[in-house]
Amino acid sequence: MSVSKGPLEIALEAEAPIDLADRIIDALRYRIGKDRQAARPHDWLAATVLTVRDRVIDKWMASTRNAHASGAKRVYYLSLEFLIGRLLRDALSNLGVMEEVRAALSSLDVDLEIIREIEPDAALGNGGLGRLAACFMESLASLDLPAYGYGIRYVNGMFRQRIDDGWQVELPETWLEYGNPWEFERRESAYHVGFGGEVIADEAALAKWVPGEQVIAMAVDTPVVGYGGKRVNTLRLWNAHAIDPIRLDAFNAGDHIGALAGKNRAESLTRVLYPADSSSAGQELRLRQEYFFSSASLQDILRRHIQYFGDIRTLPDKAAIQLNDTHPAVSVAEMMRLLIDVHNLGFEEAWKITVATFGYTNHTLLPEALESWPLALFERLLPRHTQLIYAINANVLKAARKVRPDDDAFVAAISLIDERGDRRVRMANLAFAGSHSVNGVAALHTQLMKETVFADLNTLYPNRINNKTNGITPRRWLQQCNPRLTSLIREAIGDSFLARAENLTDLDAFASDAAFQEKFAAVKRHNKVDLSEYLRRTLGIKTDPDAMFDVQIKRIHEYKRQLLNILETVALYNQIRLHPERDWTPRVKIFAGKAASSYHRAKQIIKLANDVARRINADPAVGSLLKVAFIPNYNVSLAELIVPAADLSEQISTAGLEASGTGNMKFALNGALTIGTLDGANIEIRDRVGDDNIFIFGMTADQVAARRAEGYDPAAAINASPELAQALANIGSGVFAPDDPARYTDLVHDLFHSDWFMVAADFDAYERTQRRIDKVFQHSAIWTEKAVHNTANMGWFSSDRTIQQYAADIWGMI
Ligand code: 26V
Repeated sequence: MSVSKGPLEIALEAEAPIDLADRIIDALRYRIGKDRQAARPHDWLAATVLTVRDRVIDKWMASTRNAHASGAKRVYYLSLEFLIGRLLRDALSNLGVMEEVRAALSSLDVDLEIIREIEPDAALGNGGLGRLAACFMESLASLDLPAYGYGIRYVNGMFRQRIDDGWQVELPETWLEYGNPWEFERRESAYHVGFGGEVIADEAALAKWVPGEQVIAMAVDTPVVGYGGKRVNTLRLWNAHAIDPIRLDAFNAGDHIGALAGKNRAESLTRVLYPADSSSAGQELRLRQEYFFSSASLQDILRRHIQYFGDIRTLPDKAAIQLNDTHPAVSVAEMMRLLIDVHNLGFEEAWKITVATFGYTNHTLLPEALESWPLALFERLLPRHTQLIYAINANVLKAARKVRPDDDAFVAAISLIDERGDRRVRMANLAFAGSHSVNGVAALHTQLMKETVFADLNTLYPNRINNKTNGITPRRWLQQCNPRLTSLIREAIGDSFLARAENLTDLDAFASDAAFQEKFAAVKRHNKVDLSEYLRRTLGIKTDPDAMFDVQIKRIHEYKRQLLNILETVALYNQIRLHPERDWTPRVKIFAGKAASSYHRAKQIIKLANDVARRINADPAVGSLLKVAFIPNYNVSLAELIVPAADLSEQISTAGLEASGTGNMKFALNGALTIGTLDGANIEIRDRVGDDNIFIFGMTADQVAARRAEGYDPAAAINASPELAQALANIGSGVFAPDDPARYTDLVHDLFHSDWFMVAADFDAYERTQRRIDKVFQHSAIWTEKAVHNTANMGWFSSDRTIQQYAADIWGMI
């Protein structure tokens, strides 16, 4: 397999800008219905997208035809989230037509940058899991692997976050407000998806499911352009429709609302993306979404297989289906139903095909995120699947008893049904039993999977668990978001690194070259000026681009320990006021991230960050030595602005809890140094960039576990740390909340009395490391040398490498 084609080799017929401009004008006139005078910026965006899209279509069709003609195996990535962000820059860049389109627009007096900025973010995901799916789709196309992503076309994706008086306010995301010129509705690709009803036996005594309710899943396709424009794959998102859009009898009888109830009920299936929190776990609509998209996707996959290959028995040779976490795990039961009830296979044969086809990726060990459904709910919604799960479970339990005949706890832990309390279906166990491969997303995470949540399943199926450390696409996360750094690297080592990121190691030779360091530092400064300007414009916060930009951007969650960072900020603030004469390194602390709507503590942490920011930014005693900014509405586009401007990347989760992290990779690739715990992929980042080029602190996962086991006493840890105690006293007594001094009483109380995430235990080590970092930052040549080593050694974290490993080890494709 080769991905060596660079943009210069792209076989796209270049058009004169004037022709391209004509085409854009044509699109504006004939597809949008406006002329130049009437066109608004959104019309120009749509006309440009439609014109670019035309160029994609031939390649798209050719990609499908080739896969068909060669009988190639296809990979299907099933994910409830695809956090793809904006698509225009990605498509222009991967097609190699950025400058051509810029020139054409410019000849029409339209600024590409302006229309690019108004493209809405496709925010169809919560965070890392969704963004990973988007990076994987890009890498699959870039590596010329035939692939389909399957998911849901949420009308309202991730909520828009506004900060009102420091508090998070959630507003609906209306990304489809102006339509979506990237997508193609495929009205012919529609499937019925059933819910409820009953299972009866037909004349041949075969089970037959008669659903009580049915909806239509209709495909909406978005092209995914690979690097160099060689292959275009499909992201197929499902839209729910009612079978009867209106009940005319009810309507004619005057019941206008009741007439539309069925339509509303069906369409509500694809209305909202659930936030990643425990309160949404267990909600019926969420299970309906999971089944809806699993069923539609599998029907589509089996239909395609039969159409091309004729024989359902060859499915595992021609299709690999990857389950992105347990969200699509009901697919295992749906596959069994389709093979047995529709394709008339026997149970054993169907099971062999199922296991050979599926792979399952786990993305978190947090107990509250491990999905399970009340058996009663499951049975009411999916009676046939419940029967099949019982049948699968009977076999699994038999196998478990054979391995450990007298170990009831072992058998109970493996069971697909949790028999404690209300009986529940365990989706992770179902996914595990139904897949030939179960992977974690970083080495430590995979190790912990084997030792903790999946220890028993790992004993029963000893070779199933494997590791596939996450990656990020260097096209979006270097070439597109950081064009300045990309040009500099290109000047130094050529542009092969965009297709072969491991070639970035050639940069190591420049790390101690003073002239190169200067240019590298100038790029960083330039990017910081851009971010600084954004902070001034949007938040009215003035920042010095020569200060250290210290950044923590990610979902707000206690395990990610934004609180540790805020506490250190307060401690630093106290120290600066106490010792103004010291040689402080000016810092800008930058936070961004969304809290799940029902996660009270996470929202309180956002408010605290904002309260602390307000006080510190207004205090002349610290002036420009310390500034704090909480940037609202974190999303992919904001990350593309912030990541290239960061000096320091905060990756400070309680060890053992961050499965991998991918933000950590984006920052290091763009020349930020990491302060981090030995958690997730931080460990592997350290292994590659070298101990001297990363700041590691705090307890290891083993130490965290041991400390917990011996009985951790947070109050003792706090009392042993005067700076932490002082910071907590300030926060607890309302120094940062004069309008409501009791606002953080409970937060501080919980730290003293439980501190599950061990903020206090790691505080001193974190604080000391920050002060060491201050010193290093003052030696800009040393700092930059380390930064270059980071960029040079992050190539391994390309999602191309990750996808190649999936393709070779799990999917049997290369
Ligand atoms: C859980 C739930 C539970 C209830 C309903 C909605 C919902 C949605 C998502 C989740 C799980 C989120 C898991 C996740 O995002 N994990 C992240 O995956 C990244 C990619 O592998 C990884 O880098 C992060 O460390 C990990 O936190």
